[in-house]
Amino acid sequence: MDPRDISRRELLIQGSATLALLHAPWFAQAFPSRPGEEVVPWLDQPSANPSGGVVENLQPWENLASSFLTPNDKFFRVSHYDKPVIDEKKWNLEVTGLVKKPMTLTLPALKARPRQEVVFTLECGGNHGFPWFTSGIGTAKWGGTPLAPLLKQAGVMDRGTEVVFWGADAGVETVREMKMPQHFARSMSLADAVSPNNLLCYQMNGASLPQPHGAPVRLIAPGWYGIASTKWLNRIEVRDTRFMGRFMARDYVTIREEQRNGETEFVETSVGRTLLKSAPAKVTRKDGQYRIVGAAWGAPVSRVEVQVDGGPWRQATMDKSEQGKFAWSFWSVDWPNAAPGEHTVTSRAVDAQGNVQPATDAPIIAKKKTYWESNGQVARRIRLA
Ligand SMILES: Nc1nc2c(c(=O)[nH]1)N[C@H]1C(S)=C(S)[C@@H](COP(=O)(O)O)O[C@H]1N2
Ligand SMILES: [Mo]
Repeated sequence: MDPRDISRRELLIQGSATLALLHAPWFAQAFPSRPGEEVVPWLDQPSANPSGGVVENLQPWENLASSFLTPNDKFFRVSHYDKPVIDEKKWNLEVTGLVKKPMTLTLPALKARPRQEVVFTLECGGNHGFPWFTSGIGTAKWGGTPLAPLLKQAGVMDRGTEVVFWGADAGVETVREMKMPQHFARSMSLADAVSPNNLLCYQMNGASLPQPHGAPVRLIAPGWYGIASTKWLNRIEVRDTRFMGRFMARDYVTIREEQRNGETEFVETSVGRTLLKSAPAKVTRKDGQYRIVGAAWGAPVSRVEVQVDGGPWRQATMDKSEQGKFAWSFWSVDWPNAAPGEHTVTSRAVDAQGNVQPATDAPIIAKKKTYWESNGQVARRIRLA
């Protein structure tokens, strides 16, 4: 049977049946895989994670690409503050601020609302920003209820323009020599917040949202870097000014050197929507024949090209698994006459408008002064026997 048929059908099945299918053997295998193939590990493995518990559970790319949906226990995590364990019976979600009808929802009340699912590839805005941080990415089927109807029901006042998503996690921030306890918060413009794609999410790959991923409820903002998807969500607040908290305006701020009238300017922007990107995931060998497999994401991808040792770019075959526009695509390309020895494998994605994922020496990457939004081409080293 063609696994893609199961994959499509599987999307329609909910609850525990979904879990059973996720654990079916075909799903655990590489997408475009050949029976009996071996994975040749990359030479340039990431260095040890020095983040002290902020970034956790990073997986090697060789394993990351072994299933289209990343299993919950193999999904990377980023948590900047404490990691609250919330009693879901005591939890509720406030919808407050510039709304005509402030609301407080319990978990059962939230779950009673219409259900929606999205397969979304969540990438940390810092991914590929450091030699140790190269797999801050995963894909899950997120389940919850859409945010927009809730905001509509609360009745956003005319002057409400900004929506802040507050988490229950907190830390102490020092700003202008003041020490201030603060909760995690990220905001969006009202126009972005009411996108029909945004979910108040309580399920991940058919299971209840796991505690480290923000239980009982998190925001899932498809099309945005991970920072937008507030975990341990407990308050949605409508305001009439731009919100300038740490994760909007101090961290997750990209600084780029730009030229204007022959002068250098440093431009600061908040990390927001995802950018076009791809990466080689693994090289496989079967009966002496090598194949390069990878992923592409961040924007509608029209094709991916692969280069070995600075040679010609060759077009990869896209896997047509139809998981929707917010999910990564897998691709593969045969590597004929692969010679023994060391090689460099690079990929580049091309979007629907013909924009090419930038090379690492392109100005947009080379003149970027901060580590976030590193969507430059990824080159991997490998040694073939
Ligand atoms: N409340 C809260 N939400 C958060 C964070 C956080 O530290 N606190 N980290 C953000 C960042 S930077 C990323 S990349 C994603 C990671 O989601 P995950 O831990 O489920 O993989 O969560 C986002 N949501
Ligand atoms: Mo992140």
